[in-house]
Amino acid sequence: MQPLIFPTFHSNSRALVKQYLTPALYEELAPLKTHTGFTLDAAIQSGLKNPDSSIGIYAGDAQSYSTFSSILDPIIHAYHAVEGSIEHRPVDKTLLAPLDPDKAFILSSRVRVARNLKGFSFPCHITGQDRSRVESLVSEAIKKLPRNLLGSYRGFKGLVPSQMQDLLNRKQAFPKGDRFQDAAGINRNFPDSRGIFASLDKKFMIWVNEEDHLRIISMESSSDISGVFNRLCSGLDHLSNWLDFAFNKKYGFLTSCPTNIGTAMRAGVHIRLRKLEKKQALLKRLVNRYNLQIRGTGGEKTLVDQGIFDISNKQRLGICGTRIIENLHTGVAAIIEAEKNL
Ligand code: CIR
Repeated sequence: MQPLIFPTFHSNSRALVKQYLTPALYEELAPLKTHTGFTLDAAIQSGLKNPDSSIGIYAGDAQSYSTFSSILDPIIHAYHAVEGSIEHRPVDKTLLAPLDPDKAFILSSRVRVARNLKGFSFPCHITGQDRSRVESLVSEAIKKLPRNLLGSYRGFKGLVPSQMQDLLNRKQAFPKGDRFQDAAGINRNFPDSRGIFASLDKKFMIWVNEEDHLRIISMESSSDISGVFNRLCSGLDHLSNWLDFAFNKKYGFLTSCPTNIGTAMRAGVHIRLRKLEKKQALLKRLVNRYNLQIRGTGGEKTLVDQGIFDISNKQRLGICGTRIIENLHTGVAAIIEAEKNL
């Protein structure tokens, strides 16, 4: 047997995996494999190759969360700031009034959940054959959606670059993943077995085989976050009749990235804040007070552009989806009030 060599993270790295992976823990976990053959060395590739990783570790399958729990548990507790046991509760429909009926600030509202299919490796570790089976299973389930969510699935394979670019411009495709996903192995064989389902009105979408097997999205150009959430719940309910999702009692829905586990839900608005843009400290205080986060409108790790902020929930674990929507509603209402008062 080869001697174990403790991995060297970049000296500037502040990734949680670097903070929690001790030589003793590495020695304990490095020889282990999940039943699909996923290893700790594969899980930490992204953190090793990207010094600016915040987490630096991905799960290759559902079993990773138990086999490598001695490293994933502390990272999950630190990232999600949860203590003690975590309770998963079902979601209820919400009936909250639209936040900005005059469309003065909010450009759009969006809720997404990530899901992976039980019994398949997650995207950083899946084989080409299984990736294609995931695509087939999702394509079949989509056909059973209720009439108001019906639409069509478009696979990316075989598209020429100009067709792909056209779809990307119209937000009807997702690009190859970023360097974090790339180092984790998520981009292998892109764009094979990747694609997007979109309902006829484009308000309900499913990304297939991106960072997770499914990213289920409900969105519209309004501030009716409640209506957007209820549409997502309805679509998800129907899909759950045909698809079995990876779930464990301790952590809820299981995802490639440990930052998404639990509800695996991100609910947010794109909002124009011309005055608060110039009062970043106040905006940050408000966002933190309501447990929200700011991203650029291009997604994770992009910059804020032209005073348009993407404001969404920070908490995904140890909270139910309904509560996430209520918190977002209260927080964004307070932010709009502060903008008006400036
Ligand atoms: C990191 O460790 O910084 C990256 N793996 C991204 C973490 C945020 N999660 C995500 O985008 N799903």
